[in-house]
Amino acid sequence: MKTITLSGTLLLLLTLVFPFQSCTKTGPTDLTQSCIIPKPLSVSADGEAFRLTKRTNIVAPDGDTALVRVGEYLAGLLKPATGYPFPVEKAVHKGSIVLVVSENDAEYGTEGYELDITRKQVTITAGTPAGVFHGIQTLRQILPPEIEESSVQPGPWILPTGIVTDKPEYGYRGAMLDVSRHFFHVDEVKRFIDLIALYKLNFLHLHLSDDQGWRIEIKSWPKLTEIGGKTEVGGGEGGFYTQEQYSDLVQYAMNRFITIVPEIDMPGHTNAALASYAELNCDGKARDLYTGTNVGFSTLCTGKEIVYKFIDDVVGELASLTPGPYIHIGGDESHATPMEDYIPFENRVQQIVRKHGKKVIGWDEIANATLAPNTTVHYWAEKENALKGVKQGAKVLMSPANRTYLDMQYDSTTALGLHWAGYIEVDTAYRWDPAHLVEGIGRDDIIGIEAPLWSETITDIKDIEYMVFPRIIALAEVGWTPAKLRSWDDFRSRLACQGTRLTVMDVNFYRSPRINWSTGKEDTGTGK
Ligand code: IFG
Repeated sequence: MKTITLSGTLLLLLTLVFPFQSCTKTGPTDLTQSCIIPKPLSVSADGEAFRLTKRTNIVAPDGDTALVRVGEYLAGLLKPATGYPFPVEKAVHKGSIVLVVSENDAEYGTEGYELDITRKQVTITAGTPAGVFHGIQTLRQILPPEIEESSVQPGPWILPTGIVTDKPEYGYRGAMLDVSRHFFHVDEVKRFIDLIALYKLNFLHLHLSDDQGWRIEIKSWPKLTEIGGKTEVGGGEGGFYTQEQYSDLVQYAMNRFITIVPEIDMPGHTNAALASYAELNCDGKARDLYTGTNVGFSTLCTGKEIVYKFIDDVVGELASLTPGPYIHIGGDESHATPMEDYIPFENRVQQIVRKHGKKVIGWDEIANATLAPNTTVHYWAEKENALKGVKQGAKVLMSPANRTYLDMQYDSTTALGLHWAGYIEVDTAYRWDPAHLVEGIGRDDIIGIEAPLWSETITDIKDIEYMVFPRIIALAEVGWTPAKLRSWDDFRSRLACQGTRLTVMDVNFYRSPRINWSTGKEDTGTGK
């Protein structure tokens, strides 16, 4: 990271001249000491300060609707703790926060930004509104953690001056929520979306169907939710998203520049569908609903035409509800499907998804089939499968279970989770490079990383927060920041001061003993 540190004399002088600049209650004056995660490409400081006041406005210069919406989002972040109005306007004045999308800024790509903080103005410049949104998350993290409070705080609200330039290493930085084993309500999913947006993740994969539950309304096959949505692991009431609720989640995520990837897992992991419609079973008998946690016992009847009509109907309705480019077809642990049936099934299902205008992602077992163009192999357990995919020219989405599976226990004392892939502490989640993990899978083969949370043992948002935070923060940096700029010692100190922010946001995060978590709210957010 390129840094310009201030000489002692100059800093002393500034402290005398600008008494409120001191690094005490007013926050840091050295931008390079802010604990931004993911770590930006470069941060330079010039030791002065910008102050939010009740006169601060947010400027979308030409009133571009997408930028106005991003401006309103920023205003919504800043208003509660400051009590200031933060109007979103066109007129720039001293003290404005200016949002600029300039198409010719190819240097920032589709998600990068430049955040320029001077004494008189803050400017976020990007090539797209998504880049501006990511600049806003950085701006948010430079402000004291108290900015996350939902009631008015004394402040002051100081931003140290300098320039951040930034863009991500990988274009796919995702999380997965298994809403099938245990169902999570719309508000819980929205909370999750809010939290992962803070760390610039941009994909949310929803595991919508499995043996224990079918969670998305399909109008042409209503019993999938009427029957298949009725329960969950442990026998609870389960639930499902109506198409209206799913669309609400899609829009909520999109407003935070997060793309939903829906998964219909098949031909295995299908007991909920097999319990809902007898005709999907080879023996024509509907299965009982299942509330246990075994895997690999179910299969659609791959030899029956009605199964492909079912898939065509389901994929068609889902595709029409999903603006994102991907539909995930699962394909994992199909132990009840003979490989000679599995391969033609996967070949045919890929064509159905492509017919509906979407690209396919499938767990790495699908690499045993013939991969259609633009099908992505989702590496989770068998690197041999992922390598088969690379050999077919497919790209890989990296979710190595022993680094990214958030349902793995932190250690043997963790009350929630499993440990079949090993224990995953924060450093285990951080100290790896996707492009050098598996020989034969290089940087150009990888579209990005994703952190799945399977929910066999997870029942509500507080469980989710405990297993996801802080490991998702580590993985967010693995996906955003080039490996050559990352180091565990540097990360762990920045993560430490995120602890105050997470506490203020009431996130039920795991206080890993590997991190010297800052305590209380006196923390200046410097990460020292
Ligand atoms: N593997 C299964 C998941 C879940 C997981 C729990 C995949 C692709 C073990 N499949 O991960 O359904 O049961 O850790």
